[in-house]
Amino acid sequence: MSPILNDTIVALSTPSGVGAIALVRLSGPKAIEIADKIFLGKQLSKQSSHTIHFGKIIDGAKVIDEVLVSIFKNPRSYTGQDSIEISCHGSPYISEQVIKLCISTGARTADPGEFTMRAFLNGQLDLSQAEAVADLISSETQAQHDLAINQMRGGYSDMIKTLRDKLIEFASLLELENDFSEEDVEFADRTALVKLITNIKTLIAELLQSFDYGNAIKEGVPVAIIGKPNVGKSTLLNALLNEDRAIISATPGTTRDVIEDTMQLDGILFRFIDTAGIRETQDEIESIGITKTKEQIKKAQIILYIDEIKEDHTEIVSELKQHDLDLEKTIILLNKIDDFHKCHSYDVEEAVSTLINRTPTIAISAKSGKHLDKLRSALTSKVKKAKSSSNIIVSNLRHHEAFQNADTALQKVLDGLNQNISSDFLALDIRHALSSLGEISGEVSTDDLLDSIFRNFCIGK
Ligand SMILES: Nc1nc2c(ncn2[C@@H]2O[C@H](COP(=O)(O)OP(=O)(O)OP(=O)(O)O)[C@@H](O)[C@H]2O)c(=O)[nH]1
Ligand SMILES: [Mg+2]
Repeated sequence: MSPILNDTIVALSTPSGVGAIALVRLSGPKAIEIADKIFLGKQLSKQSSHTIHFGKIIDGAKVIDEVLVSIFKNPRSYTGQDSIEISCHGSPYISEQVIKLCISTGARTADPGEFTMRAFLNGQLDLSQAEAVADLISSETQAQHDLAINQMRGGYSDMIKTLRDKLIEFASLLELENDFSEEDVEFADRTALVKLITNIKTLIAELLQSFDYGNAIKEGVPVAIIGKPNVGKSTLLNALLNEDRAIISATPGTTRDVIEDTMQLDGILFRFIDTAGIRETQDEIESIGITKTKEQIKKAQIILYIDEIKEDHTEIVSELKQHDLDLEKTIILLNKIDDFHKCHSYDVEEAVSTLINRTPTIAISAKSGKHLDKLRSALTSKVKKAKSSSNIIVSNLRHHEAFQNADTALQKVLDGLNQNISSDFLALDIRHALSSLGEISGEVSTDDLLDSIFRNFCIGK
């Protein structure tokens, strides 16, 4: 057993403050023994795993609370160790007393994430699953929850394990060749190796591609609202957020800084970003704003390009080109239909959409809210469409970097095979790829890495 698993830890696992119930959790070799010392009821050490017992927590002769105690014996517990959960009444005083009693009978307070770290060290979860536990706890939308729960239930863990096993086999064969270098033998089938690495690289490429989506779901899908000055960008931001977030005025060039806020639509978190209107200007502050707008366009997952509706939008093609907009990401909005009486807005919608490769085009009134429902469903369907193209999704930056490193190392192996380099160099690059893949699941980890991951957990998890 790892030395850091030897002692017994205790923490409050429910939020601090008053509640109906508070849960104090113990994990470690002495968890049951410690609970027995402070619990008046059945003798816990004689009870079976996965049973619950009513009784009192006592400090000498003094009764602290009437509680329920649950027993989980190793290895059938979250941490893989003997564990006890004490459900007491949700008074901060009571839980504090219970924890103090546990400490005075031999437990120590747990560090943030220490229960989950023990689960990882005991092989109950791999590292990517442990990270998903933190994501699950912090998930606020259905889409974030979906990502986290998939990852926690295995995600790409099995796939990485299979790939690593295959690569390990090749690395060992190549290393063996090296031992017999005098005899000039080839144990590792080069053609099969090229095929394997090419397949793995294709898989990694798909996973890397899914990161844009995964990361957007986690942080909020960035939606940049752009267009010429005064077309109603800030009015739209306020309408989407249902609050007066940005200043609106009839003076062109009102918004100079980037203003953003999040809003949930249909289970997906969006990050709406209002920007300075793009035009030629001598005003120094406004041009800084315009530079920032251009940065936001690059970062956005979805771009809302707004214009004031008019009868003829022929010039929109050159405008979009000028901003170098990715039409796949763009939705065109023709605003101020409440002020437009010349012809039917849907005719203009249709004409504009035809002009630009059938890019979705919606005529709206940001001021009255007309057709914003259409815009909302266009936004959610764009995100859902991005999702359907990938089954497994990477949402964690650390995993993304590790996959990138693995890919670079595998490319070196392919290049090496092309150049017929010696088996020891090939094996070395395969080992690099293995170690990058191993970092994701935690088969390769350092104390610093574990610290940096578990530090972000809550205490008691
Ligand atoms: N009639 C009508 N007026 C609108 C609509 N949306 C915005 N406006 C008006 O258009 C003017 C400009 O609106 P803003 O939202 O400040 O425009 P903007 O694009 O953010 O402008 P800048 O920040 O200067 O680039 C204001 O007077 C708004 O009231 C709309 O749907 N209909
Ligand atoms: Mg504005």
